[in-house]
Amino acid sequence: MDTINVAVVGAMGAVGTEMIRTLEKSRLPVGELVPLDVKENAGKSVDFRGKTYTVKEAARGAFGNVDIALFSAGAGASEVLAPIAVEEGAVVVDNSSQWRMDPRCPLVVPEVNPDDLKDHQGIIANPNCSTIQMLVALAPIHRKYRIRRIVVSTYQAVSGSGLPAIRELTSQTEDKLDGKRPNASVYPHQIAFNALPHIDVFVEEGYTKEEMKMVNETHKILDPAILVSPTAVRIPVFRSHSESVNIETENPFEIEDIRKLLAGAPGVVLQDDPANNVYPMAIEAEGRDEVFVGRIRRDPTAPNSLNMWVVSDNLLKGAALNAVQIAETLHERSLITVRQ
Ligand code: 3JN
Repeated sequence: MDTINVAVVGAMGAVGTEMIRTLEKSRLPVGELVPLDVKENAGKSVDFRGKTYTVKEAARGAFGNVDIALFSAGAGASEVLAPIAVEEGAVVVDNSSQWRMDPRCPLVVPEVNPDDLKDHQGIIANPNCSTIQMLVALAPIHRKYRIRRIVVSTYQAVSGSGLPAIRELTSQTEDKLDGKRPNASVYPHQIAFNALPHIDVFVEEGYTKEEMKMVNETHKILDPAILVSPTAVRIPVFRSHSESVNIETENPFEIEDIRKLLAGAPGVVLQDDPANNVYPMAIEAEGRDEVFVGRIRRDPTAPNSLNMWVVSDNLLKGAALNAVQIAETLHERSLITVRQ
């Protein structure tokens, strides 16, 4: 069987580490792993399928032997390096926001719009974590009942801000419990024992960039006609984003049919037995591949409306796993040029 060489750009980061672990378990026939990162991390080593690889600097000339490059090194690095990687012969799957709204770049959740991959021109974008888990849960409902409007509030884990935020939540929690004054550096305020209605920068009409990503990406992936009203909140959880999602559909539905639809939906696990305290929780989604959905209930205050609770591991389905699934789909559909 032909093998493919896979680069991970940002290999030492929170998402990059998960990309390598996810690749290990994937059905991709990986030949060589090419771990790339900033100069300061060059020379470190990474274990992959029984071999040890040395991290190299992510720079021009690093992609000559690469078939697929998974990028998770931030929008700035992607802006510069993704076109270089394509020039050097790789297909890029980029986890940053840099290329998501570019009409030349498909924005893909494999369970939702895999066919968009066929027109790619070298760079494929991975959506924002909050968008991915919401759309995995909503796409089956939209296809059958047509969603008109989404009102969503997120409860996002600190790992979405990378390793420094994970350390900051730990040290602030320790400081607070020790009676010391916690120091805030990653976020504008203390995150331990708090909830911050502020993710990414404020951009327009009082909304944040994270919130606008959910609006714009839903339009590109699922349907530009859907109205999306978002609030993104950071909470002191290490891993897994939770979302309270309210939708209104064009066509009437039975709640039991929504449950049935979601129980059979790809990538979804239904956890909806409130009488036995069964509902999705961040601590149980951690390390799991699926999107967990529960608390499904009719919203009696508006026609054709319901509420649900959607939880997924933000570093897996929200980032690394979705990127690897895109790579698997590209490979299975012969959409990458494999060097002989
Ligand atoms: O905060 C989260 O939970 C997700 C963060 C995503 C993020 C953080 C910094 C820059 C992104 C993203 O993926 O949209 C970006 C970015 O690429 O703009």
